[in-house]
Amino acid sequence: MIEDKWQKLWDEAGIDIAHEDQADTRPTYYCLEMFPYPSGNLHMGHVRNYCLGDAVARYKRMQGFNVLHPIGWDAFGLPAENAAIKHGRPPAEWTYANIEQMRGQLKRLGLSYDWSREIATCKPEYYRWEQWMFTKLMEKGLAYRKEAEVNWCDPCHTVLANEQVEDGVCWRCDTPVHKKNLAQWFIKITDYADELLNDLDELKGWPDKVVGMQRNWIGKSSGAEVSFQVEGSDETLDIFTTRPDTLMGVTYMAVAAAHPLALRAAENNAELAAFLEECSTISTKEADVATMEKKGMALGINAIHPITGETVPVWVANFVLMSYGTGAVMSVPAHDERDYDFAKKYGLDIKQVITNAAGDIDVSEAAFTDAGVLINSGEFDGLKSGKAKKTITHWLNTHGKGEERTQFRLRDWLVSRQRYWGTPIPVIHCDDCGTVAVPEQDLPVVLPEHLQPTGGASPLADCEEFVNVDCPQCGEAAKRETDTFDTFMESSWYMNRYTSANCDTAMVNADAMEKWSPVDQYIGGVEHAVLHLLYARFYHKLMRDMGLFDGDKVGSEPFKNLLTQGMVLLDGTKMSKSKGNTVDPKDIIEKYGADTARLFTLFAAPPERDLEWSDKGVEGASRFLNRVWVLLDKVGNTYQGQADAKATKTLRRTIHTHIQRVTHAFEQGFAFNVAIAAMMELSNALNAFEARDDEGVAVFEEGARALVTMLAPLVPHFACECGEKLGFETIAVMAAWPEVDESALVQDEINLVVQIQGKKRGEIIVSPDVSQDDALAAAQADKVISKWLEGNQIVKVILVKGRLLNIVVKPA
Ligand code: ANZ
Ligand code: ZN
Repeated sequence: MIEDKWQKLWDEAGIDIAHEDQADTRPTYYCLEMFPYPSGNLHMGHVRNYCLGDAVARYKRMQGFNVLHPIGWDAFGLPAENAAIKHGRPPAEWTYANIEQMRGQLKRLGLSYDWSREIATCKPEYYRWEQWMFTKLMEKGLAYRKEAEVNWCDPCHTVLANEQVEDGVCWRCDTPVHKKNLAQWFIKITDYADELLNDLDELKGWPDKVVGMQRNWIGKSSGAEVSFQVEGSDETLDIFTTRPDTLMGVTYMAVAAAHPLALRAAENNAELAAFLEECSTISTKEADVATMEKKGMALGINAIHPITGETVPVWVANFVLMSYGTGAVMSVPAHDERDYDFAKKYGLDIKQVITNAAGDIDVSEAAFTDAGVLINSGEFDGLKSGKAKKTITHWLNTHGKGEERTQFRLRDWLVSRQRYWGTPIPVIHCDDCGTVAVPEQDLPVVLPEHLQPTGGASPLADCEEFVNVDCPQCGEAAKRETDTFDTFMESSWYMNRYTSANCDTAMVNADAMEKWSPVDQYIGGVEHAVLHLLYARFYHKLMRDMGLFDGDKVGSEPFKNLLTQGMVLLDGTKMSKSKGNTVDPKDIIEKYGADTARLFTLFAAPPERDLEWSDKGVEGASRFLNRVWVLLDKVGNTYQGQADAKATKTLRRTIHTHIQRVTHAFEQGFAFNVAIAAMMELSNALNAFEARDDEGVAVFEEGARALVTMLAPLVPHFACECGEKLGFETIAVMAAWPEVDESALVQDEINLVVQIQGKKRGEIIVSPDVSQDDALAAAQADKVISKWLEGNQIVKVILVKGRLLNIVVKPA
């Protein structure tokens, strides 16, 4: 097995280890792929992700960088608990067994990880720092506990994130989710909303699409908060609007089902109470809000318009979110689609207050949602929307009825989960002292690993030796928090932990952060475009502000360049276990070897595109490697016949243009498919060549060596074996990347197109820096071209260097 042989040699040579010593003066490079969840088996998506990363890491090493290329396990999470319930064994056992198995599979692929930095997030050595961080955030007021309306699933006995609710039912058990008020832990990501938004501009190495998705998720809106008096009371109903210019077109108000005004109105209105109850079972996912049927009920309350003093009815509507703005809106049906649909359905007034420059807008069929010019707006008539926003907001401000306001869609991060297999939240509840952070010297709070979940409440709550504890403040009997962290917590800082994975005195070592962070190239699935990447960016800033590293030296963003790889498809659909259309990487590796699997995944598509699995393609990859192997037998051979110095020179030129093309493809977004195509061409050119003298033999060998060296980052075992065959001084994966010899690129002769009266009449072969006169002479000497010149008077000649010769004649 050449794979075992080389993997052993690489290990012994320690080539995958990132060097910390000061004496190492090589520039550093940090290459990271998103770490896997240890589900038990590597799938093709993993293989693709890790082969891409490995090609990057190996290429950079050959370019002379000191490369950090680590791996670990995102080891907490729900699937382990589900498996535990199914198989009747604790999640820890299942998780550790899976890690063993998957580590073996990764090693089989020959991935060049620095295994000395391997982490598993379910280990106390790792999560203790997350707990430490959380207690510090509590001190700073950046972590807090609050009653919140959450999505609750009864059978799963847990809170679900909005993303885990699909069409109103739990993603795991399909039971309708309902709203529940529960005390939960949050981290104040909203304090960083502006910085998270502004720093997106720095991320030049990220796909625009991902930056756009983050921008949307943060969702900064500018507008005004406006107070409407509630009729017959001294209370106000406050709303947020991005369109204060439409204020004079308000015909009703709408509040969320959980808005205090709605709850109060329902106290003696059973029908209304039933409607609010119905609303509370429906998911609040914004995507759903846009498409769902709009429903509402009048509250029997009126609000007073802040400018006109007229009254407008207040309704409850299912499309108003309690969690955004103030949970209430001023409805302008003439200029907002949702308000329009709702007004049509319930027969509410529609009042147009915006028109276009021509004044020919009609809102009897649909809302007009663009900006425009104000009409029916009294003293504001004739103002353009932009100006009107300012003028009306100013009016409200001076009358104490409103002010300018910026609103973010981003909510604070809900980090507590009612699950067992996660990091314990380091908090103690004491009857007298309240919520107390576990003191630093008592960390980590270790999760008992032997518990067996049964599907209902977390077994932690019943584990007395875990729950019962003395209050660190007053010493009285108290209870530990039994919620655990959302697993996004662990994946938010692992990239920084790798810089100093074995540090046991701090979360990270500041010097190591300075040396390695930020990640130069991060690679992973686009499904993490929002949450994981946003939380990781946030956490990096939290760590900076905690003084764990110097932000001026390290920077404020954890990932400099991001590559989002496409999916692996089979027959046009995503390979997935649930669809039953998978190809097991194990089978491919067993049948063809690791290098063929690697070559195919890198060749079949550009990294960011979807990759269609093809058995033919796999076989093609395998055949290419065989061809290269056979080609190497020609090294040193001399063939019969007359030596051809020109052919040798052309081959050398081909070799160096291909080194240039392959290098360029690596540098430009790691277009490995393009690089491999160029290597295939080079291999064909070599194959077609027969050396007839010493010069020919030498150039052929130069080409063979370059080919093998450039294959090394992609198919490392194979390249090492080839290198041995060719007598490389060092193993191929440690060889220096080939350099382009510019002098070999120079062409002795070029084809120059000759045009007469603007029409192509032939080509001449000349030196690239031929003079105009010589070129003309060559044209005149050419048999075909000269026919077109015969008897005509040449009036003008223009030479476009390297491209064409233009001749203008006057017919005789
Ligand atoms: C009046 C109005 C008139 C509005 C008009 C729009 C167009 P973004 O850009 O997403 O911030 N809104 C405010 N709070 C809401 C809530 N809790 N649930 C649902 N909708 C809410 O949008 C802000 C706009 O969304 C606000 O501006 C408000 O409707 C609505 F011609 O106010 B607008
Ligand atoms: Zn106490």
